[in-house]
Formats: sequence, structure tokens, C-alpha cells
Amino acid sequence: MEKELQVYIDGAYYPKSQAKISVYDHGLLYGDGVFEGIRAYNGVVFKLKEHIDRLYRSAHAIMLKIPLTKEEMTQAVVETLRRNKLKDAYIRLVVTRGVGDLGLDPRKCPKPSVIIITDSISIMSKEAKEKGISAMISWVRRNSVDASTHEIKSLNYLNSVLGKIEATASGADEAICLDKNGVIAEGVGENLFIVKDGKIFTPPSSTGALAGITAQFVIKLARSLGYEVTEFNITPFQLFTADEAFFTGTAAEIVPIREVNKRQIGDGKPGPVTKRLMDAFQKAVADPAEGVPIYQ
Ligand code: PXG
Repeated sequence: MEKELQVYIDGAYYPKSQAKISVYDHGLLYGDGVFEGIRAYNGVVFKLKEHIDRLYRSAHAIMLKIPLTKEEMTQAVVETLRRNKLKDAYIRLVVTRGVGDLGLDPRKCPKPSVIIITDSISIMSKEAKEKGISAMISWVRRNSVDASTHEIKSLNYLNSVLGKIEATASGADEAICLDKNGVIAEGVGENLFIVKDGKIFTPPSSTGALAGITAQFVIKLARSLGYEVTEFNITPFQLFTADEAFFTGTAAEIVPIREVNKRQIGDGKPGPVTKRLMDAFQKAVADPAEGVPIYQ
């Protein structure tokens, strides 16, 4: 039998089938905790520093003290990947509030739990990348900045799960959430961009969207290629009538959107700006300077 993947929990390693936490953990009982989804390409953890910084910012916002320094966390991620001999991987970093009682008060949880899962990555299909995906604007509004905002990458993802359920029920590949004012916020686990007259636009974080690390990198790439990129409150009409649209995210990388609520975007095929960015992105992720090497 193949050796099982090892999962890090609070400083120890457990085989995947035995990697468990308590049913009294408030991460389970209340979605009280934070997480990151990270990716390694060819032995390099892409943007690990940025992901760890964001994890600690999310934790700060929910007043959760992570029991490791950022340096220790970085080492733990690299060590977990080494133990599993992974080069191309998906990494899930989770910090839960820890074990408490059946009341929601976090003061009853003295010890947060740190979990690091490293596994093989299920990549988006070649067809999705080549032809683009269909999306639908769902009835589920993005939680606003004064609610359980997705600016915090918390374990409370029901807002996104509901959006996904709605898209699937309607036969679309992915859901798009509006903010409470009716402008585009983001996908359920992706940021969104449109291209109009050669210019690139993406919603601001005031819509409650997460400041995506892929999105920030794509903005940098686009500017280096000479494109103007602006944060803008995009209406559904502006999305329907865009020349091009695409999602960005750790799992999705850059994926073209070919239709939204059955309205074809542009000519219904991935557009030239999207394709140029996808090319530049694929070249850049292999650059060791963009991340932290696992083996050296
Ligand atoms: N918005 C939200 C709400 C997210 O959860 C992104 C944007 C993209 O951010 P990054 O930093 O990855 O560029 C995310 C990221 C999945 C999956 O399985 C994706 C995410 C979270 C959980 C699962 O595709 N999100």
C-alpha cells in the first residue's frame, strides 16, 4: 500500500486517515477560525510569504492568537511538504479557535489548533482554460464589510457554499456574488476581472471581496505588460457587455468566463488580453523568485 499523506496538527504528524480534531473545536461548531489555500509549483511554494501574512491578518481581525511565529509557520509548511515528498501541491493551512464548550464565547477556547494539509492538486480542466467557463450571478449577496466579510479568510464559508450550490443547481460552472448595493463583488472562491476597450477593471474590497493574492499578482503582471488596471464598482450590465472577463484564484489561476447568466461575454471565447495574462502567469509561477523553495 502506498504510504499515506501526513497531516500536521499542532506540531505532530498524523496519517491522513487519522488526522482528526475534536468535535468541541469551535472551528467546527461555529466556523470560528481562519485558513489559507496555497499552491506549490515544481518545488516552490508560490507566494508563501503573502499567504502567511494574510493568514495572520485574518487571525488578527478575529482576535485569534496563532501559537506559532510566521517563521515557524513557514518552516512547518515546508517540512510538511518535504515529509510528503511533494513538488506540485495544494496546501491548506487552517487555524481553528480550538476546543471550548458548547457556548460560542472564544474565551472558553484556551488553545488554537494549527492544521497543515498538503495534498495533490486537482487542477482546473484544460477545456475550462481553453474555452472558458459559464458563470451565473446568484441571489446570494456577498456578506458585507460590516458582517462576516470575506475580506477575512475565515472558516465561515457558507456564503460562498450557498453561491456554489445555486450555480450548480442552475447548470453554471461558477457563481458570482453581488455586494449589497448590487455591484459585482467576486466569485465564490475567485476574484473577478473584466476587460473593456483594452482596460482592465476589478471590484474594490469595499464590496466585501477578498484581497486575492493571485489577483494582486495578476494586476502587477498586467501593469508590467502596459495595461491600465483600475478598481471599479462593476455593475451586472457592465459585466454582461464587457469585451472579456476572467476569474483569478489559487486553484483557478486565471480562467476565462465565456458567459454570465446566459449572456455571451465578448465573442464567447477567451479574449486576447486574458490569453496574454494566462501565458504570462504560467511563465511567472515557475520562477523560484516568486515563492519559497521546498528542497534546497
Ligand atoms: N475570493 C475568495 C472568497 C476566496 O476564498 C479568492 C477570492 C482568491 O484568492 P487567492 O488569494 O487564492 O488568489 C479566494 C480563494 C477552491 C478554494 O477550492 C478557493 C478559495 C478558498 C477555498 C477553496 O477553489 N479561495
